[in-house]
Amino acid sequence: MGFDGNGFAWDELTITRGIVQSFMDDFLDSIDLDAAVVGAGPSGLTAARLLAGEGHRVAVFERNLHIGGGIWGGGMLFPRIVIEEEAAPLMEEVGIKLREWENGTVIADAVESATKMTAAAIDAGARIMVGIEAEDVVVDDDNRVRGVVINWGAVPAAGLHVDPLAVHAKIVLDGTGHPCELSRLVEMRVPGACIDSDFDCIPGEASMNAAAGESSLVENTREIYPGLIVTGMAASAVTKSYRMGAIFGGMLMSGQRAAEVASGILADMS
Ligand code: 48H
Repeated sequence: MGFDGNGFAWDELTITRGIVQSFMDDFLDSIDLDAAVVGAGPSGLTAARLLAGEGHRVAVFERNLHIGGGIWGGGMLFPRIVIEEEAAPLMEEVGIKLREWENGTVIADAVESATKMTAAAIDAGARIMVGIEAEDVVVDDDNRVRGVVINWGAVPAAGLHVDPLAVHAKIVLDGTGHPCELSRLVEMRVPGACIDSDFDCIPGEASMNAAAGESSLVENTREIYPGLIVTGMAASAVTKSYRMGAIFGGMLMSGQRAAEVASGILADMS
């Protein structure tokens, strides 16, 4: 019990039990989900917030210990992001302060954006699991994506061979950014599964053309394989769309679109 004479009723085991038990309770509550979002960047966080706000059971799996993806770095480490006015409501509704800027844009602080988007997703009911990466997907007999295969993010970093665990989800969102990791995995592992006849293999993103990249992003946000929706930069990478640099409105609107697509699929399944 505590240290002699300090009057505390707790000891080290209170801390150990509290951490392990509370994490396990939450983890076990997150193994059979409506939506699994992979990647806690701006698109994934926005999609998770909106889906959780509709009452869906949502978890975000993020391999890093930090959330926010590319938001933190702003543009070339200057911690500011530019947003189109069209996307400003998605920032304002989570309390992010915006500064008027030129040509129909506004500016936000990167730290405020990452933290408030995350806090709002959590407050809406999404569970954000950091330090966990998706290394594969679960597929059913019809090759529909039915979940994600997860491991600690530290495992590959340490070069360890540790078999993963699996989580079921009615719908999975690939919010992994530029590498579009889940889409590439499905492409590699489930030949012929691609819904979209426009392309046979994932081409990766195109060079920078900010306006063109932003304007195509919402349209490119879609269910690319049965059960897998691409959002954010992953949606650009699977369609060879242009990159856009540190303008983030498209990421938020893509997250919103991904939530709408997911919501429709979940409604059809219920
Ligand atoms: C768990 C994973 C895995 C995995 C990756 O890159 P992000 O910020 O993603 P988006 O698409 O929401 O936002 C893109 C934006 O940040 C950006 O890069 C822009 C606008 N670029 C334009 C340009 O021209 O460069 O976040 C993705 C997150 C990261 O936190 C990764 O760590 C995480 O996904 N992640 N988490 N399992 N397999 N792969």
